[in-house]
Amino acid sequence: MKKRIDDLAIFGGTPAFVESLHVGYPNLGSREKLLYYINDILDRRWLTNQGVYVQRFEERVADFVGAKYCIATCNATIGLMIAMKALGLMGEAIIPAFTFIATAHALQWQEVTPIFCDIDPRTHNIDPEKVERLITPRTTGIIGVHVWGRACKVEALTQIARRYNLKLMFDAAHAFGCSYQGRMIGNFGDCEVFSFHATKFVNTSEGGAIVTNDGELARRARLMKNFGFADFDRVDVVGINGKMSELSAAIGLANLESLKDFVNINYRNYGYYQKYLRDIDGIELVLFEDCQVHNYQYIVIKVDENVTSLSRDQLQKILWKEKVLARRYFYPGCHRMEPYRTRFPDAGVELRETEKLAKSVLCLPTGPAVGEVQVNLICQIIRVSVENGVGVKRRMDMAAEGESYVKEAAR
Ligand code: T4K
Repeated sequence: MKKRIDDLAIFGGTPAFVESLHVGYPNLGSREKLLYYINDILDRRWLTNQGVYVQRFEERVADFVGAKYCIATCNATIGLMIAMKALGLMGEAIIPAFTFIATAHALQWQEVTPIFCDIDPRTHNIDPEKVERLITPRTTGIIGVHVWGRACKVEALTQIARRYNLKLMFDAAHAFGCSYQGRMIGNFGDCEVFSFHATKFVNTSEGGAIVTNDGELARRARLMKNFGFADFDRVDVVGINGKMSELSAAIGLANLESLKDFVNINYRNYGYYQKYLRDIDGIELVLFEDCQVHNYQYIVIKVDENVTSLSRDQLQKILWKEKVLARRYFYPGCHRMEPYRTRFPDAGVELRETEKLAKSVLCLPTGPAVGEVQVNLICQIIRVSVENGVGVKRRMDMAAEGESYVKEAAR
């Protein structure tokens, strides 16, 4: 139990947990199924290059989201790169600054300049109203990111893309198993890219997929993920090795069979967080629309420092001492990471909402390693810290001053 300031590990109390609680602890489906698949793969002696497991995985993903084509890749970053190239993006493409760095790097890797757009603070997603002013004669595409699995304003972005004759794709790394206006994500824009990284609620250990309803785009992407080979000895386009392995596909297939269980666990935990975070002034849980389908894989809180007195970073420090490894996704924003920081040193001026959000959000652990007991304890830590915010901050500030004094004296 964490009831008083002195119970907090940062002030000498016993840490709430013995083992670290991660935000991205991988989900694993039936071990028997997986081992059966692995044995079968070993018996077949077919380990990669679009084997039967990858084909099956692609079919399952396409069926699940109701899209015509799925091209499995070795990870979402390479999936994004292939999709961008297959779409013919050049010059500049507009993306939100509030995203994982892979969205920006996938463009920059092929010398397409990412132009960072601010977000809508209500949705945490790219703000269509701000997209239009960033369009220049060099712009060839817009890439929305469905942050936390909450869909972008797809219609508004589609209209802008049509009006300016731009390609539109979505980084749907967080959004497998989520819907927008009743339709599964995977069906919007020219294409969408999912991540099946170990930390995603359905994982293939490393993996991704490009999903589209455009047959010609699918054909190009498929060529590109296999070095451009159209046949033995025949290369039609510049390609890369973006193939998913059979072992990854097997993990993915076993996990897909448990998808409903994973969502139920995440949804249950989301409910516990709603219950135990209720009425903590200055802490807002990011909510998901009841009318849409969600994977609930991210539990995100926003810390309003004006109310809590404690900064988000101080709260993170408190949680880490308790072995709750909360993460500051996507601090400090892509525009503040290299090479973009050097290239656009003043980008922050136009990215006010991104900067504010990047300083205030914290992702908390969920998934099968977490249940009501753990959520209750995590929320107790947050409650004790925030409800005693002024005192906790004072003690932390004094300790920090003491540390820097000792360091200074030791020089
Ligand atoms: N676009 C967006 C919007 C994305 O968020 C991402 C990736 C991508 C594109 C690119 O997708 P991929 O190319 O990765 O398929 C993690 C993930 O590595 C990354 O996939 C994810 N987004 C990002 C949001 O989070 P890190 O650097 O924070 O991961 P890491 O290794 O610290 O893992 C998070 C936590 O999970 C750790 O506390 C430890 C725990 N963990 C991790 C692994 C790998 C485990 O318990 N077991 C494990 O096997 O980026």
